Amino acid sequence: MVYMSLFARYFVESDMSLFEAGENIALEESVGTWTEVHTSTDWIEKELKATVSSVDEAKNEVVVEFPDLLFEFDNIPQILSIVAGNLFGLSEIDNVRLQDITLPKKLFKSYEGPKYTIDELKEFVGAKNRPLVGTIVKPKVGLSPTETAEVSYEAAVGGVDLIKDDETLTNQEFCPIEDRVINVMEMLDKARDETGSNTFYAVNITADSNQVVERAVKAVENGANMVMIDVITTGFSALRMVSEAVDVPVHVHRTMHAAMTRNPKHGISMLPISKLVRLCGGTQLHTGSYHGKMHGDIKEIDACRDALKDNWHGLNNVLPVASGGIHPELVKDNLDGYGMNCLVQAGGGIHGHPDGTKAGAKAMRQAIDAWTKEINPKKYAETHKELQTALKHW
Ligand code: CAP
Ligand code: MG
Repeated sequence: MVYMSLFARYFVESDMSLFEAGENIALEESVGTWTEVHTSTDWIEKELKATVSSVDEAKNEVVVEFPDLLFEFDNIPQILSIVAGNLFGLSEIDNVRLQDITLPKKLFKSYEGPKYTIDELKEFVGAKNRPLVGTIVKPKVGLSPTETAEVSYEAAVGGVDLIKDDETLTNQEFCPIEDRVINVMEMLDKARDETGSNTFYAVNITADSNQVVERAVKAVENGANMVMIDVITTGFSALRMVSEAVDVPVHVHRTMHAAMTRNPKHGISMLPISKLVRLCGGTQLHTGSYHGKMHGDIKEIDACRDALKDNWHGLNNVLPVASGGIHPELVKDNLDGYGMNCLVQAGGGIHGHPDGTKAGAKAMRQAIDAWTKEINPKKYAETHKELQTALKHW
């Protein structure tokens, strides 16, 4: 089906009928306001008016059809100002949640999407036949560039495929980003000389709009082989600009998302957010853990996993990231949910290992290897001491 319009599906609770609530949303987000105005024209009413496309009483959901002329398709902020704008504040509607969006084919000609595929990411680190494992340097903040590099080296020789900055580490005085990139990449080169494997380092280039692209370009000039961005706090447009400006993969953190995604009745599902991240060029995205410390709806995680990897107007697929409170014992539940194409991350679950970071990385890799070989982790731990220690500890 070739869509000319943009469709948005909303969960709605109000005293009005679903259809009426849908009409309110459609009018507010297209050509209407709270009362009739004498200034409209036949053309506006015919060409720009959004309408209710369907209702699903069983799910309390309504689909609104937005004509393509309403949009400046090359302008992500404007698209969001319509499909995720004033509607959330309409007092006649008690709760409303944007569940999904269906974008018209013509929109895609403006977007490059992710520059790398999941297979290319796996190829780079030599993990073609297994899920990836990553770590977040902990503590979140406070280590110097050389201390960060030391921790990164230990994790890399322990077997992680990726090391990332935490979402709150950017360019603070105690860890200038340029020194951090240079030092970490030097130590990852050292690790590669010993292990023969590449390791990604996702440096967090989150910054104000007037700096974020320059910071990404500078990081790559200094040797970074991946950049990371907090997409909700910097914006989808910043993600798009960064992805188009550098030729390395972009790790997308979603901190602040739970302000919108957590309430099942009001806000924005992680599903439309996942689609927009793919559209704007993210190569990997945190989409929740099937077992971890963060709240997550299993069905929504499934939907995000599928939306990131399914064929979608020819855009490259995106690697889902399981993270948050994960340690070796929880690897199996997360991989049973995500399957082979997943990056499982552990911060505390590696750097909190009783025998240190290197042992923690080994234990996570052993948990992944046990899953890949379909061996019960406890059984596998009998011959893998780092995993044994981790399972006993947590
Ligand atoms: C995980 C983490 C990530 C969360 C984000 C943290 O650390 O670095 O930011 O996973 O949550 O700061 O909590 P731990 P999500 O492994 O030590 O928990 O992936 O749900 O967006
Ligand atoms: Mg974090």
